[in-house]
Amino acid sequence: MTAFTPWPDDLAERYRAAGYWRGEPLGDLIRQHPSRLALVVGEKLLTYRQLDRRVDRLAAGLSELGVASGDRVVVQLGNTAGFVELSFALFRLGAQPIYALPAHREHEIGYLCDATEAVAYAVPDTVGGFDYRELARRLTGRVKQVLVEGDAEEFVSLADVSAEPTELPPVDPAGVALYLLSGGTTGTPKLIPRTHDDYLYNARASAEVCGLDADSVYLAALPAGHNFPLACPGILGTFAVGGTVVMAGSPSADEAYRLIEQEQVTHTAVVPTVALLWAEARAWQPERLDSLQLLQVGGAKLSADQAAQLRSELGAPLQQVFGMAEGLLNYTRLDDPADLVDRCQGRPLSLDDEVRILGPDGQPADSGELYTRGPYTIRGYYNAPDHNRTAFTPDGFYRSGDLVRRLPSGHLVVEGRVKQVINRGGDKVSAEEVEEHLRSHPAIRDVAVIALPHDLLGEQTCACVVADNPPSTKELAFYLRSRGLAAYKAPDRVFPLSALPLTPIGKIDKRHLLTLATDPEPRDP
Ligand code: J2J
Repeated sequence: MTAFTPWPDDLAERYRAAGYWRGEPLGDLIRQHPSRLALVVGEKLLTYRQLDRRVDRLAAGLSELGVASGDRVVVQLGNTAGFVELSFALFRLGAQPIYALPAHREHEIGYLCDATEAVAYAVPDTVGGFDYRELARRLTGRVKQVLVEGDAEEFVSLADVSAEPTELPPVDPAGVALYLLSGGTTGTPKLIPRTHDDYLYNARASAEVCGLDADSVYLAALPAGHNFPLACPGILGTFAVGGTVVMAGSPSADEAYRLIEQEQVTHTAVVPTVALLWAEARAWQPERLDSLQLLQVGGAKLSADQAAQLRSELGAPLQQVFGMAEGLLNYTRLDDPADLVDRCQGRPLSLDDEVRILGPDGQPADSGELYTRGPYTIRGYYNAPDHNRTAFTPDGFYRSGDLVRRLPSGHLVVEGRVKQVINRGGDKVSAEEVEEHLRSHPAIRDVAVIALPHDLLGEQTCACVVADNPPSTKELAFYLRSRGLAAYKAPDRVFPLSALPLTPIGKIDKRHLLTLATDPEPRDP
């Protein structure tokens, strides 16, 4: 089993010599700036010293529960103190959090637990009426230990996991610190192993490029287990400079506006859909946003018009971010002129990010598919040798599946993608995964899932189905939910047709499907 594909020795040496990889474990990040304010969650305020102590006690308590170095723990906590405390306790133990998203359900969580042989699963009690303990109960037998933040019922309460700190075995900074989930092109999500060395560099370098310092206040508005709010620069980047992290329970405009004014937030990160909703809410939100020094927008394409609209309606400096949990991050820079910020998705974070753009003929070009490798881009997914052979080139470049154009300044413009993913307001939906599930629906004879353009979400999911009695979107949502799939993966539209169009070599012609599904007067092929 290959949990982790290391960088070649010569490159690892170079990344160390350049000072990117400093040989520090992530768990030490909060040992500095003891008297400064580290974390704000509702009424709860924690200094770095308080956070550090709580993390030490939690690590000792977890160790007593049997969690040890190299163990994996599925973490599905919201933006809470428990998220930060548990993450750091695991980092210190050399155990590895696997960050699930709050929307994931038994299909995704069950897979993560099985595939990684996780020793524990951490959940909140209830959020917005959904009871995560129920979800944990449905996974009985697949999950060994359940930790609950809040009312634990029959499970272990995270608050009770505490013991006198003891000396812990040293953690290897070159080893895996955590796993992120890939946006996913395959039937099951792939796990992305990030090392202490590479992820700390990711967070630190991002903090520098985004102008964070000890006076910065970062609002974690997106789900904390996603790469963007976690380390770009996010929570970890803010801790790296001694700033304050404010946790938002949701990215809703009213919560964000209230927190930005109340906590004098300086930096935050959202997807375009959320940014546009914030701009729309400006009309009825009385709060002031003048503390905001930078609004980071990324995860899905922001058009130049939308960027200009955000700039004028929110009045905050804007940064475009084109990132991926696999590594490479592109940021527009703080001193880039506004018109450049509006019309591109940034340029690579590191001088040692290698970006290769290949045209349709496979030759280097200024426009084409983006391949990348570098000091914080993975060399392979967790335990996926077959998939790795196609997802990475023999010389270690990650095949992003994104189509980009490089401007003379080195900035990239995202122009599309070759991978079969629907980017639904920043949520990535794998066409293959949804197709696999829909194919088992009794009424569906054949199916292809495609992206349709949508004003607010950027893209919506459309299921093109061949069926005698095509099911409605509601029925399909119910069906997929009954199979334990996260709700955001349910198709927004169903497009019935009598047969799927094929390309000359017999593959489903998704481009043709898109024309048919967007035709105002649809005709069957
Ligand atoms: C178009 N497509 C974009 C953008 C990502 C910061 C920001 C985003 C992510 C992220 C992240 C895009 N315009 N500005 O991890 O740290 C699409 C691309 C990319 C995929 C990665 C971060 N920004 N994308 O979105 O792993 O298709 O990471 O390959 O979720 O999102 O998705 P994900």
